Amino acid sequence: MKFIDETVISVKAGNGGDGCLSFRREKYIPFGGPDGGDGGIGGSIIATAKDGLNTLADFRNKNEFRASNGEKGGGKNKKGKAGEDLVIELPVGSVIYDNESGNEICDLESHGQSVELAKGGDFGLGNTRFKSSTNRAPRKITKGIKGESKKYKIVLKVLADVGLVGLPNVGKSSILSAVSMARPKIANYEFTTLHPNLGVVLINEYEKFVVADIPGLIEGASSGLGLGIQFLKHISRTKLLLHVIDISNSDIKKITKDIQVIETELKNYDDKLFNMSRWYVFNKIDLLNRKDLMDMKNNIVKNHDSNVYFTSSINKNGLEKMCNDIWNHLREIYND
Ligand SMILES: Nc1nc2c(ncn2[C@@H]2O[C@H](COP(=O)(O)OP(=O)(O)OP(=O)(O)O)[C@@H](O)[C@H]2O)c(=O)[nH]1
Ligand SMILES: [Mg+2]
Repeated sequence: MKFIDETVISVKAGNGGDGCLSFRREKYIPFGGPDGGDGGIGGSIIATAKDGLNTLADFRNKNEFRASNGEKGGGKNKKGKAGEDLVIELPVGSVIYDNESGNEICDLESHGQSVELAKGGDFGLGNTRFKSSTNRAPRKITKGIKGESKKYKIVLKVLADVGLVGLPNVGKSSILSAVSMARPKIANYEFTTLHPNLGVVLINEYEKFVVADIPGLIEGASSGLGLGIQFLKHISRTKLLLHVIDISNSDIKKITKDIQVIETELKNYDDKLFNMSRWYVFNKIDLLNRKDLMDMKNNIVKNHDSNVYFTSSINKNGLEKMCNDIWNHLREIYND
């Protein structure tokens, strides 16, 4: 299914009910006093974050929401019934923007967090309210106020623990596929991945983490080349980046250059992302012979002080150790 990560919704809160114009009608009392009640307040529209949702796909079919109006006041000082609030459930990680100004309204970071998107209109006053010593039979009421109408853009940032980044065709989706049940499209051409994919890595029955695979980045991505860097927002909240590099068919110079390309793009996108923990995953080791691989490993390890892995997504070499290390790393972060 296509990954939908952005949507625009229209919301219209309920109008307030009008106040009522009414006078007591009782037998033998020709001029009863005013008894028109107030209207009811209009229903508001509220967004709330809910665990367990992970796409905005439902909004493809329904993107207009209305809360009910407050009812009119009645005779005998009866207050109109309030309109019911309408609650829109969004995945945790949704960020809500005002569609016109682009201003961020709310970042729904945890389950249960709520924000009012449109306020229900206030109720109108019935004529009882206007009774005074000088006016015992007021014919005045006020009308209910209209509920707010607004448009919002909602952007879902995927909440993954680990993000895969790298040049196109290096094997990011293959790695995701090898370590999780996710089955992203894999092919021997660039930009096979067009949308982010998520996979859950199971360490055991209770221990798991989520990996996000995004489209490949290329030099100049941060200024709009290739698929752009729009997808980097999906991994901006991960705890760890895995930078995947194709080790086959390249010498150490080319590899160093490839690494720099990605690092420059990450830096241009956001310093925070650049400074996040980043491990290097040298993939496709099955394509090198023993000796070349040994030489390459020695060269690479010399130049890197952070975690470095040598993997093959074809025969799964190196992946189990990598996943266990990731799990231990995440556990340390989350237990802090
Ligand atoms: N021999 C070998 N081939 C691999 C390995 N990993 C991936 N490939 C192949 O490399 C090609 C690209 O793999 P993908 O997983 O689609 O690469 P990607 O990085 O997700 O590519 P984009 O989505 O285009 O950025 C495919 O033909 C894979 O079969 C590996 O470890 N060994
Ligand atoms: Mg891919």
